[in-house]
Amino acid sequence: MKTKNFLNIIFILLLVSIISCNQKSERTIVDPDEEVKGVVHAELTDAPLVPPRIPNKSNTKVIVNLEIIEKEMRLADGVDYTFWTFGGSVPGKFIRVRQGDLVEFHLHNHPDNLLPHNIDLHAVTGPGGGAEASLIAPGKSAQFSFRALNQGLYVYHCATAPVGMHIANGMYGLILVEPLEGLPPVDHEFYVMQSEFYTSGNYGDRGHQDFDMQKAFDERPDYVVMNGSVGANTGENAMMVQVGETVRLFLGNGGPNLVSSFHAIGEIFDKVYVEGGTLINHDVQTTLIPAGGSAIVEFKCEVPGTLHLVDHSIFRAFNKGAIAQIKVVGDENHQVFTGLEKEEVYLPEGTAIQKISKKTEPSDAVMIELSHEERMEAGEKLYKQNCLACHMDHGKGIPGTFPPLVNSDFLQARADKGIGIVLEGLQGEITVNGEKYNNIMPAVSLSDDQVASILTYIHNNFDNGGGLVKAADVKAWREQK
Ligand code: HEC
Ligand SMILES: [Cu+2]
Repeated sequence: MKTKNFLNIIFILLLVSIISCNQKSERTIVDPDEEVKGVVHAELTDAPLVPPRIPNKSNTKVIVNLEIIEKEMRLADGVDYTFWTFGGSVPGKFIRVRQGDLVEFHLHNHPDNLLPHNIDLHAVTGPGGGAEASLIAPGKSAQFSFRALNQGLYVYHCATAPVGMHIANGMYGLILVEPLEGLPPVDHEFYVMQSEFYTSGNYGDRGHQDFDMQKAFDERPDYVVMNGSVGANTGENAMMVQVGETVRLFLGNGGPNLVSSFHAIGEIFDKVYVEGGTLINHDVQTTLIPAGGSAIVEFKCEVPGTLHLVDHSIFRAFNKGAIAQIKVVGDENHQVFTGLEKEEVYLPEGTAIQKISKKTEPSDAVMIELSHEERMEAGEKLYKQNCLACHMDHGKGIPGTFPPLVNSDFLQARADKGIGIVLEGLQGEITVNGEKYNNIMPAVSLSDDQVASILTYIHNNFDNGGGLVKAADVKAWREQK
């Protein structure tokens, strides 16, 4: 009797220890002093494709070459946009490394680009995620290295001022730091990243669209999309799988502003790696993906049909473009689901947004001159929206590429106070405070009133001798031309 009790207690203790062992998180800690062996070049892919696993076990040197390209591409049918990209498409290239790897990162800013850029990878342990180490002007490359200490799925993005604008124009992507032992095998892996676009026109307005800073401030996007454009992965470009196969989605949200309520219409996520980390949740309908965050979801496709991947903030899906599709082909399984698929029900409602009021252009018949103070206030905002991307914070510029606007002898020597430079752009060799520049500044299209405010701001705030530029001065300059 006694021994039986004793054995029972031992058995219970054993059981308890097994259970508590199982509940321990499976995190592995990397020792950065461990030796790095071998070198591989990372294979990078465009969404929705994911690079294959890196075969070496771990602690490998992985070389990543990523090229920044500013280019015009399709945002929706009949709608173009000038995207700023990591690797030529939006979202940026998918990068895959293993925990413990030493990543040697080479960032290239294509010489045809107009702007400086950099990269902040959330997978980096180090200042700015690499942003400070990688700020480069067009035609330059930067190199830095980091150790992939933590496993997980991480967002990367450009962090050059104005940061919001660089992200809003398409500068984000995902980097997977796979655990040492590798993720469990599945039949398909896909890359899907949500983001928003803020355009000068409304959703569906045809032609080239410019970035609208005010809408971005107000967090009022015209487009919310999966993989960089409306319909990037729907219809003919849908992801394809077979009935019975398992799928893993690497999900990201580039923002810049919105949080995604990610949902697959017609599926339940068997597994969710919450926020792309090591915590695993099961049996989930909708998972949150923060702006600048991620999630990994897994499911098995039991029946044929089309799965719609959406942001369940549902107007974004049906009216702003946030839909991607996975087509599951194969035999029906009436044990799981009976009935016909009605694909039409899920199709986007399209561009039929009724325009209630049309914006009217402000008439320039009556010109009201602002006070010095009002010009300074307006000028600060306008500078940030129109000039800061090149001339940088406080007008300090970038040596060799973008001249400074601080105490600029070049600007102060101009009788027109710089009006002509803003209205017509500038190119050819110039000398500013003893430094030579030979680059192109594009003409910036602004109203007389806006040009007056920006220049007043630059003359006073950046130590260029003060003074007030009036809208009438800008108007007179245009007329005299
Ligand atoms: C796309 C990048 C870009 C933007 C945006 C831009 N500039 Fe420039 N700017 C340049 C470049 C490049 C030069 C030098 C051109 C050259 O080498 O001839 C320049 C030159 C200048 C100069 C003369 C040089 C100096 O330092 O005094 C002034 C003044 C100036 N810009 C003002 C502005 C203002 C005001 C805005 C915003 C309305 C603006 N720029 C927006 C790129 C830019
Ligand atoms: Cu950038």
